[in-house]
Amino acid sequence: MIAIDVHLDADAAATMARDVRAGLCAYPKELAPKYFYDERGSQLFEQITELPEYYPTRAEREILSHRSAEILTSAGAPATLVELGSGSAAKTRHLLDAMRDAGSLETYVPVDISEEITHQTASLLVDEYPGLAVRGLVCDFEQHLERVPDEGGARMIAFLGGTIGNLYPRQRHAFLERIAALLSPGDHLLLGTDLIKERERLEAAYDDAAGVTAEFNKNVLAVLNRELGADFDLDAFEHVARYDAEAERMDIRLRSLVDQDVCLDGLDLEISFTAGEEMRTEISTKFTRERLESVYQSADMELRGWFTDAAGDYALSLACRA
Ligand code: AVJ
Repeated sequence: MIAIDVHLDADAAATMARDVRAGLCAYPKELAPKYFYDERGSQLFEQITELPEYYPTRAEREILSHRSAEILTSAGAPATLVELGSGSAAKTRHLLDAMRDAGSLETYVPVDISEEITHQTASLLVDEYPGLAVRGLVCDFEQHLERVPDEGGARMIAFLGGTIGNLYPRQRHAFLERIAALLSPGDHLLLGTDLIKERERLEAAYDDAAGVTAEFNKNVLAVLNRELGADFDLDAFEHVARYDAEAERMDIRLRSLVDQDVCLDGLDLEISFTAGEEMRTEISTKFTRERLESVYQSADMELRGWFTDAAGDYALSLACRA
């Protein structure tokens, strides 16, 4: 009942080295948010999801716990749930429960970068859902999306958590076009997105009083120290989180507190920061229903369902191929 395919990039280290070099040599400097998530970074993100200021995780959980049955009905009672970035599948159980209760549940396809978590989750789920087939895929889904298995029968591809907000418009468009190419008639995408709201709440959600987000942001420097033999001094940078209303996104950066040189032995590279220089480490795009409709439309998709929490802070949208 469990089959897991592993397609890990043999030279993930080389990819990282290339990415980081390009980002640090660019002006302004920039690092990709995927490098936040080593073990420590993943723990810190878990802590973020429990902060009073960080509402998206709770809002998404509220939607899933109250409206999964409705979502599944709107999606035509699919037999297969594909989940991109499945992790421990904590939120997924609401969807699986609704599929089971509707009698449509056959296959769960977790897609995640961590082989260990995918195996663990798979074995827990086959026990919890008798008869469930798990066909996992361990890969970077930005690279290997096309390997998602097709069992026949209607599918719902879930991409939860608001991670699509990390992509720039061009990357997002390319990603959605690839999703669209995977969707047969009757298949749906279920996408989690944070919504535009007052600057104060947005900025607080990314700059919490306890300083967890600041630590999460700076942890990327610890990752570079370990993986690339760099000597970043984490105390010589400060966390910056600003809402860019024009671009409709949070802009998250690290600001150098002093003039400093940093060595990255693994890249044979030395770079300088001036006092006050900012390096972007993440964007987190915020949406409206209208914006998402046009984003889907340009990727040859169509919005078919819209589910928000009671406060209207966050949305799960259902889309299919146009
Ligand atoms: C995991 C990408 C959805 O953008 O809200 C949280 C990451 N960064 N606090 C987000 C994050 C800082 C989060 N995503």
